[in-house]
Amino acid sequence: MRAIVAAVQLPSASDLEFEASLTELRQLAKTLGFEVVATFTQKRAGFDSKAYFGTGKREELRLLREEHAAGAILIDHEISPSQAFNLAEEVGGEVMDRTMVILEIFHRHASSRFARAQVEIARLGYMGPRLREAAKQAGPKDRARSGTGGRSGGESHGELDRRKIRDRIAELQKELDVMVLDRKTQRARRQERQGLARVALVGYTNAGKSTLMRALTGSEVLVANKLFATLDTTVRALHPESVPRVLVSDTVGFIKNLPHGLVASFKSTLDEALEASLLAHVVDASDPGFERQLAVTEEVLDEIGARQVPRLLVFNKIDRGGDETALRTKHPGCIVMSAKREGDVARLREAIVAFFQRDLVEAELFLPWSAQNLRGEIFASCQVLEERADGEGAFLRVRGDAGEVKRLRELLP
Ligand SMILES: Nc1nc2c(ncn2[C@@H]2O[C@H](COP(=O)(O)OP(=O)(O)OP(=O)(O)O)[C@@H](O)[C@H]2O)c(=O)[nH]1
Ligand SMILES: [Mg+2]
Repeated sequence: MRAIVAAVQLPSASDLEFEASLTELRQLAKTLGFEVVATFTQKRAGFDSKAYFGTGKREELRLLREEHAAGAILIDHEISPSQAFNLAEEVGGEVMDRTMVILEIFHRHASSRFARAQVEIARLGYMGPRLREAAKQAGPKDRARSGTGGRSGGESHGELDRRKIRDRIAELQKELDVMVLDRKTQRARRQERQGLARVALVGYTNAGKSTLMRALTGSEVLVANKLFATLDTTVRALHPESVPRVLVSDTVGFIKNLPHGLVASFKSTLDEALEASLLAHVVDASDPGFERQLAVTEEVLDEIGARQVPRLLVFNKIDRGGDETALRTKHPGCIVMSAKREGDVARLREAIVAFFQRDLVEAELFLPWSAQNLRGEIFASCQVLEERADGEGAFLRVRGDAGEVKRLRELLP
């Protein structure tokens, strides 16, 4: 379908910011399969309370829409249900605001039961007031519509919908709570088995998180040049394996003005990732708007309570552009790389492993020939740096978690 991207530029928005936001909305539209045929803007001190754009501008937009035979108007702000309704009445076509566009993408990309339930809760929360608005506009005719099936006398169609939506949200929330609990149990089991070294890949949508996940773990997660390709957290071990064993999680991406319903409902997905002891914050260094994307991501991370978790800042896609020297100066300790270069991925891997090896100790263990049954256990839990043998047994110089080394010492004769 053809669409027009439209926005009011408020005095508080600089030209640069405004343009970047429109570009992003065009990309979101493309992800939804729209063909964007025109962009329409107006400078204004505030949104028109009735229909977002001023009167004269609405007429202009109507003509533009007809000229391009566009079926949808995409507004780069969240607008009220009545503003959307009134604008659509005058201009024609379907009016979608930024929130609805993002919700629609999440809806289409959600594939697991978990993600679907989260998206549906957010969508229902958004649709509720809009259905009410439509019912109100439909007027008293609607009130007269007779009903059977549980509707008490005098209850309007709108009220019924509202009640249905509330019930459905409650039902979904219950399902979700059960799933959250299940996942917690699974996770606890996994962590018991595999230790606690976890790194989560976080960042703005399309930064390259899933690409890095693939490269680091050899897993086949979805990589796509569209926004919000990933909605579920995936967890895989670093491959080839390291000591200690490190689990990597790939997470849902962030965006400017992430609808609040989505932040709330995806919190459980993110919580899982944020149990990590390290966050690798992936930034697309080739995007002209990367500084803003970096700031937005940090804001959302703060919002969901991840301020304290240590960060590794990863500037990705440097093969496509970006000023490596400037980045290194401004962000000491950052990694500048391309997911497309093997050597760069290896450096990232080393930095991650080094983080988890900070707490490791080196020790020498003596493994008598009589205790060879413990050999496998030592190799599984420690990195063996050197091995010497004599008549009595083997001397192993190892690096491992302090507690783990102590435990092995106690096991050894
Ligand atoms: N040139 C170049 N392209 C890259 C690099 N890393 C990722 N890409 C491309 O960027 C696009 C997005 O990559 P993804 O890994 O899906 O991004 P993501 O961060 O997982 O995105 P979401 O799941 O939508 O949040 C894909 O087309 C990748 O092939 C890189 O270092 N260089
Ligand atoms: Mg992804």
